[in-house]
Order: sequence, then structure tokens, then C-alpha cells
Amino acid sequence: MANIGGKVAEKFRDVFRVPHKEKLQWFPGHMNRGLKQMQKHLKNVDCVIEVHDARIPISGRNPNFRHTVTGIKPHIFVLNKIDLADNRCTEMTKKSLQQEGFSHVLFTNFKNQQCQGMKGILPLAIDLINNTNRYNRSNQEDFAIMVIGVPNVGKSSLINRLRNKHLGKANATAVGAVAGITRSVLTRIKIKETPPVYLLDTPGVLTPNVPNVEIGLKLALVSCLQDHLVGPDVIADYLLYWLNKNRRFEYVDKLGLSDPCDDILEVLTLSAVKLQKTKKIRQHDNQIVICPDIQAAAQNFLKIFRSGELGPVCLDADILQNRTNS
Ligand SMILES: Nc1nc2c(ncn2[C@@H]2O[C@H](COP(=O)(O)OP(=O)(O)OP(=O)(O)O)[C@@H](O)[C@H]2O)c(=O)[nH]1
Ligand SMILES: [Mg+2]
Repeated sequence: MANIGGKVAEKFRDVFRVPHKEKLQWFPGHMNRGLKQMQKHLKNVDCVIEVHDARIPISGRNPNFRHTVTGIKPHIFVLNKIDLADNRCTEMTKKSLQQEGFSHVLFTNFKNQQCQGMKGILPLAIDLINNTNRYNRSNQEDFAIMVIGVPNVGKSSLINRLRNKHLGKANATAVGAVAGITRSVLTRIKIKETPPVYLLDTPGVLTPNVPNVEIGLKLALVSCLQDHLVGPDVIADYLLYWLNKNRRFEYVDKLGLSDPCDDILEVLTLSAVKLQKTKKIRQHDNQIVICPDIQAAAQNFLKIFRSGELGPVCLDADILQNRTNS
């Protein structure tokens, strides 16, 4: 037992083990189709904006983008949702991305109309396009920019925000809190009149070969994967593991617990009781018993994390530290 901030806690896990699941599956068919369509459209665009979640600046980016979609056209890397991300990692993130060859990196919050990073996107894109060879598009008066990234990172929000800002017009593409809202790659949306600028919305595309389970769990935790593909209870357990490992005990008060705890079943049971979330279960002898609703408690735990109530996070802080120290 260890004493942490006046609270007694058990020794926490060093490694996360996925219960019952050797391999997580997360590559729906529409993503493959999406990637192929994106490649096909590439010749009709002048610049690519890649959006990613600032809470996982390193993990989960699709390396296939590098080999297929980016690399030919000017590229802007946008790290979004900074309102939920730990800004102590910003400098390390910039340094690490520069080492990887990303020279145009912007940090954004599309929930905030005044966000400086958002204001910088279009001027930077126009500047990059004006300073590159547009080849087959040299005679085209309009600028076309493709917005790519893994699911649920804010690609459609970026398009809507820029359209609101530069054209004063309402949203033109659907936005939603679960992964996989945009399915079509053909949506060409005007966001500026002079010069005419069009943005191409695309479906979120994950890598089919996620190199390790932990990356998949981080993607799931920030909602780049739909919860049912991994299971809310497994994602909640990974969240508990990460919070304890990083000595982030805000969850203790938020869930109404008395102490930090590393046992997800215990945490979710206590939390379900506090929330008065119960469900009826029929037993072998046909008797109905009322039990704490573990899945509902898991969903609540994920919801408070995703809304930022447990504080800003960088799930890649350890990777960044290792990279920048080496
Ligand atoms: N907190 C926060 N939420 C954001 C931000 N930007 C977008 N969101 C939310 O993130 C969710 C996903 O946004 P979308 O714009 O639909 O993301 P997408 O990348 O187009 O998603 P898919 O089409 O499913 O691939 C929505 O609930 C948005 O309201 C941000 O900067 N901060
Ligand atoms: Mg979308």
C-alpha cells in the first residue's frame, strides 16, 4: 500500500493487459474505400490538411497517409482539441513532429471561434499553394484543399468553422461525437470567395495494422473508434490504468470514491451505486436480482474523461519524453 496525497492506494499496474482480446478489430470497409477515393482525388487538390487529436499527438496517426496521400502536395498538420490536451506537452510535441519532418504544425480548438491556430490555417494554406508548383492545376483559379485524418478528430468541424468565418455561412457538413460520421469523400465545400477556396471533407481512416494494442486503446479512449469495437468496460479499465500510472487522481472525487483504486470492477461498482444505475438480471432459478450497472458506470467514466472533467491530458507524454531526451 502507498500513501498518495493523504490517500491510501494500492500499488498500481505498470502494464495494461487486455482481457479476453488478443487482437482488436477496427478497420470497417468504408475506410478502405475512403482511402482509395482520397488517392484518386489527390490530383485535383493543391494542399492537404491532416487533422489529429492533440491528446495523442504521436499515437494513432495513419502511416498510410504518409505513403499515399501526403508527401506530394503541401501539407499542414493540425492538432485539434487543445482545450482537452495538456499544454505542458506542446513544446515537446512540436519538437518531435519537426524531427519527423512536419514543418507546418498548428494547434486548434474548433469549439472556440477566437482560436489563433484556426485563424492561421487558411492564410498558411494559400501561402503554401502560391509557393509551389501546381502542375496540372496551374491554370485553375480556385484552390482545392483535402482534409484528412483518423475518425472523430474534427475534420468536418474545421470545414464548418472556416466556412462560418470566411463566408459567414452555416455549417455544410455533419459533425458528431462518435467516430465515422463522414462517409463520403466527394463533398466539396466552398469556404472562401476571393480566391475561391474549396475544402474536400473525407471519412476518417485508421491504419488497418495498428502496431500495438495500447495505440488502439488510446484511439478508443479519445473516441477515434466506436466504443463497441473495444467495449466501454475495457476502455474504462485502460483509462483507470493510465490515470493511476500518471498519478492523476481527479477521478476519485468525480466518481465519489474514497481512495484511488486500480481495480476497475470495484471502481465501476462503487460508481454505479453512487449514480444509482442498476439493472435487473434473471438468475438460473428464474429469480430477478438488481445489480449495479457496470456498463452504464463505464460509459459515465468515459464521458467525464472525454468532456475534460478529469483535467487536460497528453496520453503520449511518456513517448514524447523518451523521444525528446534521446
Ligand atoms: N472539445 C472539443 N471538441 C471538438 C473540437 N473540434 C471538434 N470537436 C468535437 O469532436 C467531435 C467530432 O467532430 P467532427 O468534426 O465530426 O470530426 P470528424 O473528424 O469529421 O469525424 P468523422 O467524420 O467521424 O471522421 C464532435 O463532437 C465535435 O463537436 C475541439 O477543438 N474541442
Ligand atoms: Mg467528418
